[in-house]
Amino acid sequence: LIIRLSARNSRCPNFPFSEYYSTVKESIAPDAVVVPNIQVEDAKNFEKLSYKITEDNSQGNFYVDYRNPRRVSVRARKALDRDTMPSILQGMYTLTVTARNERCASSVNVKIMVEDENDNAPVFPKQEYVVEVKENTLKGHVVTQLVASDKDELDQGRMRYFIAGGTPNREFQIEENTGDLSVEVPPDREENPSFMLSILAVDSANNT
Ligand SMILES: [Ca+2]
Ligand SMILES: [Ca+2]
Ligand SMILES: [Ca+2]
Repeated sequence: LIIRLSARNSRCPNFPFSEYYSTVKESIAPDAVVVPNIQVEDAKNFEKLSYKITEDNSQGNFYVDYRNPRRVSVRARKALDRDTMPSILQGMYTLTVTARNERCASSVNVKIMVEDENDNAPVFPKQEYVVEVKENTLKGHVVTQLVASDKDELDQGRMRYFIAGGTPNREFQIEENTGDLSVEVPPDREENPSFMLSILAVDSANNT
């Protein structure tokens, strides 16, 4: 009769939690810890576990650091960009981390919410707009609407507009919240055949 004693590692790793959740800023530094301590039950019996991200919708933005088997963490590979994430993800990456030994593997979900930071300035679709206005157009007539866009989700619909120059006598005014540019003083062609206005779009962090 030969009785073999089962080796420690012949057991299967088991995660006590089914899911980890973490919130990080999009400007996170490369190698920064996102989830500090992924735990396996009785980790001391699993010195030889290896870890891997087996499902990943982040295009490889993260990795598992298990150099210290007692302190397994998920880290960012590089700074993230909330503003180019597919909108269907709504800021959330979902990974599956799998721990494996010779015998078997087991997995845990890791959800990472990426917080938007105001790291983009508003831009107008064009550098220059040409608008014609008839002489003697009445005060209040809307000449055009200027709409800038901003890649930051937190700035959606929160742009403000200002005239930065080109109206020495305030001949035009712009509606701060809508970008509607309107006549303030009916123009006189003989006096001023054209105006060159510069318009500023400002986001909620005062980026222009
Ligand atoms: Ca960004
Ligand atoms: Ca952003
Ligand atoms: Ca912005």
